[in-house]
Amino acid sequence: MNLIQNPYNRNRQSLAGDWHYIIDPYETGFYDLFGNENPFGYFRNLTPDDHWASEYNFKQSPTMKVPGDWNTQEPTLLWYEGTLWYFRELPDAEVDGGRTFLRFCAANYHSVVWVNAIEVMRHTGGFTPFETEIGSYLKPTGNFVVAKINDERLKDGVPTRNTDWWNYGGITRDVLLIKTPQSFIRDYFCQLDPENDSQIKGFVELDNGANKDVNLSIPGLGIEHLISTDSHGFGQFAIKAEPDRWSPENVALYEVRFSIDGDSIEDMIGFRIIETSGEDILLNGEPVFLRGISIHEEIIGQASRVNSEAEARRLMEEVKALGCNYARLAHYPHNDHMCRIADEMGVLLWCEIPVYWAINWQSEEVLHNARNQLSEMIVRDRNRASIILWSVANETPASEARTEFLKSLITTAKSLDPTRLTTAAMFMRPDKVEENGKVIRTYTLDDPLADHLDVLGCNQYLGWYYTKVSDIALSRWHSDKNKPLIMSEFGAGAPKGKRGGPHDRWTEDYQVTVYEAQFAMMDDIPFLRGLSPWILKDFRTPKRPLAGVQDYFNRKGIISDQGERKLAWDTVHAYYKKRSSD
Ligand code: GCB
Repeated sequence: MNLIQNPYNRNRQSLAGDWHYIIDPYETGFYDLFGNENPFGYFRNLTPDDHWASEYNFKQSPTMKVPGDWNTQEPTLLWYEGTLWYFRELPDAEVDGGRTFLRFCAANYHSVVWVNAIEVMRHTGGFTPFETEIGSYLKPTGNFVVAKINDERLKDGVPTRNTDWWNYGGITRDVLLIKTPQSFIRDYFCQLDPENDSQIKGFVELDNGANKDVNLSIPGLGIEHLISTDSHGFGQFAIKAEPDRWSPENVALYEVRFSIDGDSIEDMIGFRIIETSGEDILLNGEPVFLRGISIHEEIIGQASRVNSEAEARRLMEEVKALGCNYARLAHYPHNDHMCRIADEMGVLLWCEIPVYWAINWQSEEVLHNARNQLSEMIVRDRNRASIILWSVANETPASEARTEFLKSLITTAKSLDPTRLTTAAMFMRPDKVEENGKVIRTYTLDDPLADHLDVLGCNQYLGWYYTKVSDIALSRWHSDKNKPLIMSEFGAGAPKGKRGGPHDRWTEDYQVTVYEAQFAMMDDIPFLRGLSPWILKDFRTPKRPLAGVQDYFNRKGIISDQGERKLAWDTVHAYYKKRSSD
């Protein structure tokens, strides 16, 4: 069964707040001396008074905030990767005949959860929700939840060991208790039909509701429609409708309500069509140019994970201020709030999973993990009008096994959501040719993956890695794919305040030089339909140790880690102003 759709609009209680924690790099709370399950493990919530072998006590242990990464809440945990245990009390069981589900909106990376010392769920993947029903484990009083979260980077993980971002550990998003009636509306999908744009199409899925009728109401369109469900509680619909089309310039959101006897759920949904035609991206039938920016999920003015709605809104406000109509949410699914705020503020989105660089393409288990993260992201977010692109990978080395792996993810994306486009950030093949005595660099998009995507994404760092800034003007781009291209990354690094001449590397001035040369080049790429420079804000990464310059931050942000705009912010802003009518 799918995840519960739209949990924030249900009868719910947030478990946000102070949770007790124990740092456990040796997993003493889980294993005994010989690697077997420890019978006095921390999941039992014992104390030394209960048994001599119990050398812990949650209630005397320190607390930290949930949601929140653990690295930035306690100085000794800044670079910690390993296991940490969380504990908090749960409310008393209610005898109201309803059902109770426990949902973690995300915890990085591997989670095991116990309620009253009974293991209730395990989950792998740091950025998508997981949940289970817990009502039958709850007692009249004295309930508690324990979670063991481990964020070790694994060779066969998704992502793998090597990434260019900090591996923030912990329960990074909200934890919810969701209360439902016995029979309830678990999931729904409601979008404009790409095959016939004068109808709204979708499905509804009931939990414990075989053969019931579901009422779908969209008051703004005068729609009241009965959907019959089958013996599994599943029903489809297609209804004639002419909604005002959602776009960044017209954020038309309609109240949509599904109801059955005893349960109803409301959402605000935008209706729009996204498709390609040759080298164009068409939004509601009109060509659109994507003026974007890439974003890591870090708070403006602070290097830690974004988890609140207010922090997500701050990021989107910067995106809008820059003149963007588009953002790439790199390199993993961002929190639930981002896409809802993008719906409200009018920002088109590229959403992706952490299939990044060289993961193990040969392993069925890794494929299963990647597919699971992709599915959880799509099921969570497929009612959001802002999302136009599902990206399956970032900068992956071409091989037959890699392409088969990603083709299989594309098939999953299309089957879960036929209303959006697929993409991936790829490399291009550089060649050098002589033209009138000058060395011209040609870039060809010939990754075999390109044949399977709707929109091509390309990351390139001309003027920063491998090439001089003067090479940018001597670059030519080729593609015989007849598909639109998004320049999904480019940029240059500079700490805020470091100034110099226009060709002095690591200065704000050089960052501007690279942006200006890149923009001039992009104006001449005939199949370019969008860009998302790297990156909105400097972000924490252990890969960038250069002292006094990087200090463990990737400095390609156009905003510093302290939240100050750099000179290149103005360069991007001016360019987007110029292109705002495209
Ligand atoms: C890339 C990666 C991105 C890095 C960036 C860089 O190509 O996709 O994750 O942070 O380059 O700064 O080198």
